[in-house]
Amino acid sequence: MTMKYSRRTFMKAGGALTAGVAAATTVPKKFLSWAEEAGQKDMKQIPTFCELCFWNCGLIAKVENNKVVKVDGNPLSLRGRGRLCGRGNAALGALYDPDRLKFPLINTGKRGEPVWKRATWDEALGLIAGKMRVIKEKYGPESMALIYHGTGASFWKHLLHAYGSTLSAAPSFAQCRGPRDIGFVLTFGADVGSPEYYDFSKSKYIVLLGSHLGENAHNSQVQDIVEGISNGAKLTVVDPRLSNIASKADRWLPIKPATDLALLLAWIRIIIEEGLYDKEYVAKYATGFDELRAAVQQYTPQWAETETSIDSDVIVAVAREMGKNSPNVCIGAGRFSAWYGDDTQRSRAIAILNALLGTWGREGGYFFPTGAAVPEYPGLPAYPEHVEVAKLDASFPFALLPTTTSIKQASITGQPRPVKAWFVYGSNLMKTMPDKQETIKAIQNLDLMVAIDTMPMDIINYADVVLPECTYMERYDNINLGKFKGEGEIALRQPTIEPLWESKPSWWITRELGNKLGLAPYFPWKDGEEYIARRCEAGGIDFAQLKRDGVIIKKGGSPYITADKQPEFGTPSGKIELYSKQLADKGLDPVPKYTRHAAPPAGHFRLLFGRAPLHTFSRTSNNFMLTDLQKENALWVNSKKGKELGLNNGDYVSLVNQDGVIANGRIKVKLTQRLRDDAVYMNHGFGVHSKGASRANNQGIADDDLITKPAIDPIMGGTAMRGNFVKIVKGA
Ligand SMILES: Nc1nc2c(c(=O)[nH]1)N[C@H]1C(S)=C(S)[C@@H](COP(=O)(O)OP(=O)(O)OC[C@H]3O[C@@H](n4cnc5c(=O)[nH]c(N)nc54)[C@H](O)[C@@H]3O)O[C@H]1N2
Ligand SMILES: Nc1nc2c(c(=O)[nH]1)N[C@H]1C(S)=C(S)[C@@H](COP(=O)(O)OP(=O)(O)OC[C@H]3O[C@@H](n4cnc5c(=O)[nH]c(N)nc54)[C@H](O)[C@@H]3O)O[C@H]1N2
Ligand code: SF4
Ligand SMILES: [Mo]
Repeated sequence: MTMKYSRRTFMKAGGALTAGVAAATTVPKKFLSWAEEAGQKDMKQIPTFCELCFWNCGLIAKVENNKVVKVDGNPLSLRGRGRLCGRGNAALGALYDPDRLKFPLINTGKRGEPVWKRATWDEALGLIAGKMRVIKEKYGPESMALIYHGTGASFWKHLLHAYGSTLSAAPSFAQCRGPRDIGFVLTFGADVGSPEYYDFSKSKYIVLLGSHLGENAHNSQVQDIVEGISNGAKLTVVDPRLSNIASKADRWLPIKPATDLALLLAWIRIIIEEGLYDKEYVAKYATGFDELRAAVQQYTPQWAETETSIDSDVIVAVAREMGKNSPNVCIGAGRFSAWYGDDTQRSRAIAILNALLGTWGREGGYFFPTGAAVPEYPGLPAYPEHVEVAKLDASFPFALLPTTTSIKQASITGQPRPVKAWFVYGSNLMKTMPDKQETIKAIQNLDLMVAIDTMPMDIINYADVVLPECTYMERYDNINLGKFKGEGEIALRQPTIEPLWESKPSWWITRELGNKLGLAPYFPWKDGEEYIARRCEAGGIDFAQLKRDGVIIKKGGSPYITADKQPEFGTPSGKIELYSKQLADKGLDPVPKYTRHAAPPAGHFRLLFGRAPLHTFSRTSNNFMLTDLQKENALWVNSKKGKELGLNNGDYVSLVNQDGVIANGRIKVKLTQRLRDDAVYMNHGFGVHSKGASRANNQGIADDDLITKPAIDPIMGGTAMRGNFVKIVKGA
C-alpha cells in the first residue's frame, strides 16, 4: 500500500519543515501579577496542560502552601488561548476527589465481582511482571495488548515495545474519529488533524453535519467559529436536533437521522451539474471527476428530499450558497463519526465535496498546518526485532491504525491469533465499547487484565490488578506536540503538587515494571523532569523556558496553497481521488453509494447521544465541581410526541432497546421542540455503575447499556453506535 496514515507530505506542503524558533514568548507580566494583586506574593504559578479532554489546553495553576487553589488558562497555549472550558476549570475537582484510586489494588475475587486487597507497588508490579513472563513464554509477546486514551499512554507503549509487543489500540479510533480520518486519507492522502485544521475564522461559509460545537467543547475551535461568524460567515447546521450551534446558524436542516449520505451525494450532484465547482482546482489536483459525475446522477434533489425529509429547494439553495462562496468554505469533517456503519463512505462524501469546492489548502477552508518536533530520549536501546505475527485487522483493508474491535474478537476467539492480556490505560471500556456483554466475554478469556486509572470507574471492576496513576496535576508526562495554523506548539506537563496518597506517574510505574521484567536499559531516566529535560536538550529546546511558560511556539510557513507552494497528496495517484481505485481494488465502492438504513420499529425511537458541555464522558462524571452543575443526564423527547405518550417534563422513565435490554436506572424526561419525533437524545457518560464513584453512581441512564448492536464499518473496522432503538417505559 502506498498510502500512509501520516501527515508527512501534508506537512511539507504546509511549510512545517521551514519552521524556525519564534521570538521569545513569555507569559504576559500582567497575567503573572494576579497573585501579587491579591496580596499573595508567595503564591506559585505553575503552567501545565489539561487532561480533562484530549484538546489539552494550557493552564496555569495557582499553588499556595502545596495546595492548588485555582487554575486559569495559559494565554500562550494555542489550544486554549488563555481560556479553559467549564470542564478545564474543574481541575480541583479531579485532583481532590476523595473517591480517587489511592493505592495499588489486587482483585482476590472474580473479574466483574471484585474483592479488593490493598497492595504495595512492589507486590502489584511483581504480580504483573510474573504473569507477563509466563504469557510471553506460552503465547509470545504479541499476545499482550494495550488499550489506551490519554497523554501518559506513550510510556505504556514504550514498555510493551520493549517487552516485544506492538499491539495497541485506542477507542478514539474505531469508536470515534477513525471513519472520518480514513475517509479523508482515502481522498486527500491526509487526515484533518487533531485539533482539526479548520480555518473557521476566515470562512465565508461553514457547514456542520452533527458536530455540535459548543456542546462539544473544542476550546480554540469554538473560539474560531465564533470569530468566523462575527466576521460574517454564514453557517448551515445539519442535525436532527437543534443543537446549541444549530441555534446560532443561518440554516438548520433537521435531517432524518442516518440519511446524511443522501444529502451529501445530492449536493455533489448539484455542484457538478450546475458547474459550481472550482474547475481549475479540480482539473489541476483531482482525478476521477468523470466517474464521480456518472455515479452521482441518480441522486437528484427530489430523491434526497424523500430520504432526508429536507425540502429539495433548501438542498439546492445550500449547494448554491456553497458554490458561490467557494473556495472560502469549510464543510466540517466531524469528529465522532462512528454513526451508522457506512461512516468512512460518508466521510469520503464530505471530503469529495470539499475537494470540488477547492477548500483544501485555501483560506477559510482547511489550512496546511505547521508542526513542531522534540527528539526521543537519547541513547535508548533499539526495540527487540518484531516477530511477524498474523495481522489482527486483516479483514478491514483500511484499518490503518489497529482497532479495539479486532483485539476484542481475538481475545474471544483466539483468531487469527490469541490475545491473552490487556493493559487498559485511561479508558473506561465498559462505557466506551458497544456490546458490553461481548467486552466482558473477551475480558473473562484473558490471563491478565490490568487497569491503570485515576478513578474507580466501571472498568477497574474487571481488572486483576489496578494501578493508581496520579492525576495530570501531579505529574510529568510525555511532551505534547500540536500542529496549528502557521505555528507549531511544544507543551509541557509538570506537577503542580506532589502526588497524593500512593498514586504515581506513568514514567515511574513503567520504569519500575520494566526493571522487574529485565528491561532496565529502556528506562534510564532518573525522574520525570530529567526525562523531559534530556529530550529538550537533544533537540536544542530551552527547557527552562518551557518550564516557565508551559509552551514553546515554533513559527512556520504559509498555511495556504500559493504559486510556489503546491500541495502534495499522499494517495497512490498523488492527486485528490474523487474515484478511489484503492477501494475498487478491495471490492469496495470507489464512489460512495447510498444504502438506506433500518428505521425504528413501531413504538421505538432511534437512540441518539452526544456530549455534555460540562462533562467528558465518564472522565469527569464524578468530579464534584461538575456534578454540582450537571449530575444526571436527561432524555430529550419531542414535545408533541411526548404528550401523545402521556409524558410530562421531569417524569422519570426507563428504557428498553430493540433486543429487550433494559438500561440500569432511570432517566428524567425533557420535552422539547428542539428534536425530531423519530429519535430521542441523551448525553453520554452518565449512568455509571461503579459504586466506588459515589457521586456518579446511578445518576441517569447510560447510552452504552442500550447500544447492544453496533454496525461494523467494512473499510476500517469502526463500530457504529446510532443504529439502536429504544422504547420508553413509564413509571420508573
Ligand atoms: N464537553 C465535551 N466536549 C467534548 C467531549 C466531551 O465528552 N464533552 N468529547 C470530545 C470527543 S472525544 C469527541 S469525538 C467530540 C464529539 O463531538 P462531535 O464530533 O461534535 O459529535 P457528533 O456525533 O458529530 O455530534 C453530536 C450531534 O450529532 C447529532 N446527530 C445524531 N445523529 C445524527 C445524524 O444522523 N445526522 C446528523 N447530521 N447529526 C446527527 C446529535 O443530535 C448531536 O447534536 O467531542 C469532543 N468534545
Ligand atoms: N456509548 C457511547 N460510546 C462511546 C461514545 C459515546 O458517545 N457513546 N463516545 C466515543 C468516543 S468519541 C470516544 S473518544 C471514546 C472515549 O472513551 P475512552 O477511551 O474510554 O476515554 P475516556 O472516557 O476519556 O476514559 C475515561 C477513563 O480514563 C480515566 N482517566 C482519567 N484521567 C486519567 C489519567 O490521567 N490517567 C489514567 N490512567 N486514567 C485516567 C477515567 O477515570 C476513566 O476511567 O468513547 C467512545 N464510545
Ligand atoms: S477543552 Fe476544556 S476539558 Fe478539554 S483540554 Fe481544554 S480546558 Fe480541558
Ligand atoms: Mo472521541
